[in-house]
This record gives sequence, C-alpha cells and structure tokens, in this order.
Amino acid sequence: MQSGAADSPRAPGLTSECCSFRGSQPFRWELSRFCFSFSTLRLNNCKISSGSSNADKPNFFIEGGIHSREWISPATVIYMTGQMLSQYKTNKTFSEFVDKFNWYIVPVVNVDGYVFTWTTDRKWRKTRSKNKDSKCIGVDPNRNWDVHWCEAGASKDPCSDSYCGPSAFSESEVKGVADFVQKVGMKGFIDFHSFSQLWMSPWGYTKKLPDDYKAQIKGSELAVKALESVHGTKYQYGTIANIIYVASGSSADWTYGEAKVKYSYGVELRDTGKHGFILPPEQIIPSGEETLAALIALANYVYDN
Ligand code: ING
Ligand code: ZN
Repeated sequence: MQSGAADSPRAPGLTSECCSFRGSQPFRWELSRFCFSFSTLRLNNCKISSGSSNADKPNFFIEGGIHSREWISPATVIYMTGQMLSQYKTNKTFSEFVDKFNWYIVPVVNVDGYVFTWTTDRKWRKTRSKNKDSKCIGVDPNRNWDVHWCEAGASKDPCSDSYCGPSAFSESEVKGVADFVQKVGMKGFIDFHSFSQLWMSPWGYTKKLPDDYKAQIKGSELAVKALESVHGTKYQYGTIANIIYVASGSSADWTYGEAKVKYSYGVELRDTGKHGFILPPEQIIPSGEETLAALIALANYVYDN
C-alpha cells in the first residue's frame, strides 16, 4: 500500500492533502484519516485548503459515487478537484473561490460497489454488504442515514435497490462520512448522483419545506444559472421530495437536519435519460466544466449567506 500527496501543480500557500492508495487489501474505510483503500483502483480523497488560518474558514464537503453505477458522478468530482488545484495559481476566479473554504472531497463513497460495476455488473447501485437471512446483497447507501430512516421511499426488502439496511448507519461508508461531517462541521455539502439534471435541496422525506428553504433554493437557482451558461445544459431545481420523489434516510436530509449543514444538496448530473447511467465518455469534460461553474457560483453564495 502506498500513500502520497496529489501530484497536481499547486501554488505556494495552497495545500492539498490527498491520499492515494494502490493495494490488495480488502476495502477499508478510514475517513478519520481521510483515506480509503481497496484493490486495483486508485482514487483520492482530498482536503484542499489555502492560507494559514484554516480553522477560521467554513468547511465544504463534496461527495461522489454513493451509488456505484452513476459513473459521471466520480468523474465530475475528480475533474473539479483537478481544476481547483491546477487553476489556483493562474486564475483569480479560482483562487478566490478555493480560498473561501476548507474543501473535503470524496470522489467515491461507495467504493465496493464502484469496483463491482467495473468488474461484474455495470448497473449495480448499492453497497456490497451481506444481508442476514437473504441471498440478496447490498444496502442503498442513500437510504441508510439516520434521519426518518426507512419511513418512506425506501424498502425493507434486502433484494430491493432502495433497501434501507438492517439499521440506520449499518453501512461503514455512510457512517464514516456522517461521523466526519458531524465532527468537522460543514457549511456546504453536495452529494452527486446521476441522472436527470436536477439541483435538489431538502427535504427528501417529506414534501413540506424546511426553514431554510428560501436560502437553499436561491443557491440552487444561482448554481443552475451558472451551469447552463457553460454549455446550455438545462437543470431543474427544487426540493428532493417535490422534484423527484419522496425518499427518506438520504445524505442531504441528514446533513441538513442532523449535522446542521445549512446548504445541503443532492444533485442529479447528466443526462435526462438518453444514455442514462451509461453516459458516453465525451460528456465527462463538459459535465465537469458546467458543474464546476455551478459549484463556484454556489460556493460564493454560500460563503456570503
Ligand atoms: N437518485 C437519488 C436517489 O437516491 C436522491 C435521488 C438524491 C434522493 C438525494 C434523496 C436525496 O434515489 C438516484 N439516481 O440515485
Ligand atoms: Zn444515485
């Protein structure tokens, strides 16, 4: 097993602590050290921060790949991370936006599932946990959070793709992120999915609107406007339950409701269904570019509000 810093070029004063592992150990979740490892694939979790007073800055958490078949999610998160590091020195828009937060970036939360989509079943969504008294494998990691857990829009059937698990936070990946988000405290949180082109805010468990609805929606509106300006891609925005479906136990609901992250979002990236999960690789860079524009607009707004 090896670990090391990212090899992206970066400016003096900009620190990025990225962990990369390549090894043959079974999956191990070590978010407390902000690293994870698993066989064959090499991925980074990154903390990006600049300046000396890191502790005074608000924190922003970005996660990709909670659902393993949604490949454009990790790709987009990794693209954005790379741009944040490489453009910092030369582009004022970037340095100003990167400077505003300590960034915690996890491109692939559901690593076991992600590996499985490469090796065995491209359409696998859940984790790879064994379920007691069932032949079916896996828990939906976006129904496993301890907030109105398994109340609606989730299944108690281990064979379902939206199985909420035997208990809230049964999945180590989910528990790892949750503990980390709670411990560090975040002002912003985005969970990237695909597909449908939606920028969504809480709640997922109910169609009722949260206290911070207006502030959150303003963030979505700014994000979507900036996104569309890059390649003309159209996104809708609204609350999860109102714009897509009622779903309880999701990351966005928990980070907002329990970890008090005021600006928590769940985003459905490209496309609207033509290719769905099997998005052609030519769309990776355009998705990265437009989503980064959305992130910059949102982050600047979140910082001020
Ligand atoms: N969609 C998400 C899902 O978990 C979602 C929608 C996002 C629900 C955020 C709740 C919170 O079902 C996909 N494609 O996975
Ligand atoms: Zn998803």
